[in-house]
Amino acid sequence: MTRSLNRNRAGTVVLLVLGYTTFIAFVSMKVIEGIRDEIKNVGFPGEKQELRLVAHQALELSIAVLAEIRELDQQLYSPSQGWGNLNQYLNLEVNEEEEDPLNLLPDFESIQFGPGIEVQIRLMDESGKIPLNVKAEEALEDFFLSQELNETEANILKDSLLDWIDSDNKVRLYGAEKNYYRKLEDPISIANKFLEFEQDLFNIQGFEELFRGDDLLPNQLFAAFWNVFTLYQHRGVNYNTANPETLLVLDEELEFDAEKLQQFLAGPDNIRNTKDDRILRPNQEDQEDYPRDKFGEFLPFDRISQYFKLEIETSRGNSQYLLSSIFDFSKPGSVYPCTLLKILENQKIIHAYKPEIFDGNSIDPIENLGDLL
Ligand SMILES: [Ca+2]
Ligand SMILES: [Ca+2]
Repeated sequence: MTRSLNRNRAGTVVLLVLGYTTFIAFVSMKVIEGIRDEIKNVGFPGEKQELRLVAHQALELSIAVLAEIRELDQQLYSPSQGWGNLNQYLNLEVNEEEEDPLNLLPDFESIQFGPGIEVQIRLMDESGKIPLNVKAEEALEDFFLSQELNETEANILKDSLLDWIDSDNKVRLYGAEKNYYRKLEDPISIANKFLEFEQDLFNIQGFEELFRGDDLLPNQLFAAFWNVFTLYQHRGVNYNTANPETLLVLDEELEFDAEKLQQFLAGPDNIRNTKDDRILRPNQEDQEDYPRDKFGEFLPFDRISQYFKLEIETSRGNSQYLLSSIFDFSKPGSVYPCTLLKILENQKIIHAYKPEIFDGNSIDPIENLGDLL
């Protein structure tokens, strides 16, 4: 018997989740009601405030779904467990009539928020990318050489990045340590530790020239880089959620057949994101086509989805609001079953080519994107 969620079990999950989410929603409403006046006083007009509250409720619902799936299915491995499309999972519907700010129908057929409010939830797993640390040397080399860079440029980027991260002050062949950064026109101190934000790359030798376009915005290389690497130091790349570009880099390094892996994950119909998708997870290795590396060893099946990026967009008419967050599901926080690492309002967590400030009749972003870049 397959240990992934089958249809009946998925049905049970929905019911249990909605039991749980009703509770969470109730609690969050109480909490939110309590802080409502406080929010009013910091200058959010009524309409925006409601969109903001709904976004925070949707954030809590999303966390509740992940917590419940993990509870019932032992671990979070793959969006095929049901968390791939939370809009569908929660059956979010626009409430045309109800006056209640949050209405969970008694039969749990759908979840509706305040009248006319649309909610879009996008959840992505950062654990399918390669953690950016000194151990990523080979992957960095493979990545830079796969881009349209010459060998010297690729070496400068790789060595300078590794020198920026490593704790020593020994300069790599093409790298730079504190002496280089001290002598700049605007001197800075070298971090000698992991990057905190994606845009910290621009402090490092070579990146300003190669990762920014003529329009001074982060260019395609910047986006491609953060499509493959992540700031979050998880326990190993989760192959279930690795994108094709990341698999290509890993495949160079570990020499497995990325195509066979994709076929396995896609299931018998060979199409990803359909009902027969399979999951790399413990106790599946007896399957004949379970993917292996060049030594004939099984690909790691115990890698979990740990770091999530969640974007929630709420809108009504011309008003829009965006809540972006990053959380770590391997560590419980004081309120949630996960730790919230970053929360941004009306601003995307930067990954996209030409990252845009959320475009709408929105409140002023708490931090201006221009200040960050
Ligand atoms: Ca260093
Ligand atoms: Ca060094």
